[in-house]
Amino acid sequence: MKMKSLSMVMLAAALFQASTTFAQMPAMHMEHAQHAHHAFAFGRPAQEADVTKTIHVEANDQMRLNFDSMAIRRGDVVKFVVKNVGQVPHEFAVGDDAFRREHINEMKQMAAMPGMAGMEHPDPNVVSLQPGETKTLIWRFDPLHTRNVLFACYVPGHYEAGMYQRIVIGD
Ligand SMILES: [Cu+2]
Repeated sequence: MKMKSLSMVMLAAALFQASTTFAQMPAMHMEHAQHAHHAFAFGRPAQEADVTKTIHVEANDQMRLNFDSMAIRRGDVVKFVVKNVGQVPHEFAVGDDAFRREHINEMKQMAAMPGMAGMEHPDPNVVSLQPGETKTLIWRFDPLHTRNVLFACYVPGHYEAGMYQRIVIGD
């Protein structure tokens, strides 16, 4: 009997925690909207008409991002055509170490929320890919500031398993 009431307390605590988590969601969306507008040090989203180069990328379950070319120069507008050739969801993010620190935590928080794991997120520099899915991401590498770029998948555990590629952008 004592055990049973203890588990009821735990259940109530879990439910309370879940409802507070959902109550916090509008604030989280606002944060997302804000950083969708802030300038990234590694460039910004661009349009199809501005594309100067197309690079194909495969994301696989061996936790690798395979690029058919890594020759990116400052000022390039690259259209990344990314295919998830694996059996589990992956993502493709253009970023740097500052973005990695921010995004890895967001992904862990989302994975911990009921119904939120694998959800699309509005970051303009990230695409989420279901198994077999192909998506494109067009990115302008800032001609003045872009140097070190980190391409990565931040599905929990994947970056840690080596699912990233660092590129130093040439002149
Ligand atoms: Cu992945």
